[in-house]
Amino acid sequence: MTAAPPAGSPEAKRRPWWPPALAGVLALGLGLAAAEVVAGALGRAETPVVAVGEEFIDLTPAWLKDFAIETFGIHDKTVLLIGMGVVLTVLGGLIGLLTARRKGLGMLAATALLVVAGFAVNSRPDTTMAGLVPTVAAGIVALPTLSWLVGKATGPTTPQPQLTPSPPPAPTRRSFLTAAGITAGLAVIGAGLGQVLGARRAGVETSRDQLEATIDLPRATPPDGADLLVDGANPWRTPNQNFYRIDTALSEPLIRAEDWTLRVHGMVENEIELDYDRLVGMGLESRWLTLNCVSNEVGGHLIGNALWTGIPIADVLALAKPSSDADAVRSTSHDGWTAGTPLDVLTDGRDALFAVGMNGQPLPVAHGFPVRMIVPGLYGYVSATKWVVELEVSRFDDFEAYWTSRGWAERGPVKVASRIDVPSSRAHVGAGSVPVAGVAWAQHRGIQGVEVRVDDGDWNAARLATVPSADTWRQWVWQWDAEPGEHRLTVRATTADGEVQTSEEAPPVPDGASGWHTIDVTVDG
Ligand SMILES: Nc1nc2c(c(=O)[nH]1)N[C@H]1C(S)=C(S)[C@@H](COP(=O)(O)O)O[C@H]1N2
Ligand SMILES: [Mo]
Repeated sequence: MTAAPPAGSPEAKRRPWWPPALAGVLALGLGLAAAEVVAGALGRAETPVVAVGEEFIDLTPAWLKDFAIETFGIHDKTVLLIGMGVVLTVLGGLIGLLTARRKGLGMLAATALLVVAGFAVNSRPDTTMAGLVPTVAAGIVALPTLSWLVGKATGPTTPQPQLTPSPPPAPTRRSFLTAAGITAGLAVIGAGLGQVLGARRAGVETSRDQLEATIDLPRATPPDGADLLVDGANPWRTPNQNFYRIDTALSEPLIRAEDWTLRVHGMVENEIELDYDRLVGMGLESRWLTLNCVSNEVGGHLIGNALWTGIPIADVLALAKPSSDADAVRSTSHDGWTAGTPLDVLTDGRDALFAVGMNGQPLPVAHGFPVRMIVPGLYGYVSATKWVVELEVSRFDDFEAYWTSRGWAERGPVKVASRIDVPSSRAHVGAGSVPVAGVAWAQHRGIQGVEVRVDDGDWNAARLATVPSADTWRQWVWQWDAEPGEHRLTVRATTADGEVQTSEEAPPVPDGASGWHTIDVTVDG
């Protein structure tokens, strides 16, 4: 612990204020530079500086925004960044001074600043927990640096007992200046490296932004009656930032639309290669489709429903003319992940798409920008290749896809399933009329009925929401006349072609979980 000498002591008077202040500024700077490097290396857009700046822009009242644009024109962002630099310098200086006097408080203030930045990162659209990694890195670098540099700035930790007050020995000052110089140098190198590493991400985000203006994406308003709007239930349309994300990519593949191509080859008459403009030029269609993961447990949340805008995969295959001996299509992503999809499923007229839009926006990078596959009726691991760059028309006998070679089934048709969303598991509810609600799905077959059972009683038919097609999940609600006590609620669904969801429990491996979703609730008297 570095304690500042008591105020008024001769030692304190000799100590200039600026070294600890400088130490604070430099420690904060190095931390933020570290965040830029980590974000750049991971290909992530969310650095604390960018997030705080964007949050500030969003929270700025319109009149101030207008004023800034009128006054500074296209330089408004530069002015914002300069302003943030000034604020950060002042805050860093104050934190340094505070750390010199009360180390614990200073460190706490620095932590609080980064927590605020973390909140800003978290409230940006399309962010997941991984978006916080750069901010955490800033803390890991800034806090020890702060402690170390402020220590150097305030002199040796154990004051030497001295009979006569003497000026601090020169090496202390020199060693602070050396340490400060090294920190500043590292911060500058880090900031530069972060820019270089982050350039690809920035380029991809620009590419996405431009598409927003050039491709025609519809508004993703759910059809009337699809959402029952039961309090506490998940919305029928899953917003992009809440859509589950599953893939093997440690850092998201970064491909600009203008650099993307799709090669279609293998057992085809015409090998073809399409670029983004050519693909989109084939004509966009928008479809509500529910996507789910084979790893979803009974009652789980690895499922989402969105309006996907894209080009029928069948149209692209028709250009290539698959051979009649082929029975599979092996799709490969930019990062080498593969899926094997039955050729007949891709060409039987269902809305299997090369999607470029999701809920009215260009595909988010995490969900496969610029182009991904989505095939109603199949689990994602056999069909929903993100960042897709290659299709090989083939035979199932001739290849193994990523998850098939790891013990999962070769074919992955979705199993009929249903889930209770409200009440939540272990909830306490009041006696009387209680809405029991949730979703059921059997993509491409459709849901014709959902039934709910209390304890071991009879099955009760739930009311079903409307759906635009058999390819989405379907909301349901049943009004329960709840009697006091502990109760178990169970749900089961029936497909449009008459299959009643089985009670037989199966784990996700190898071809998807089965069994009825049950929850326990307490009805208070
Ligand atoms: N390139 C690539 N695409 C992929 C995967 C992957 O690991 N890599 N995972 C698949 C799996 S298992 C699922 S369930 C879906 C999930 O899509 P989402 O992350 O957009 O929800 O993507 C599929 N597409
Ligand atoms: Mo999955």
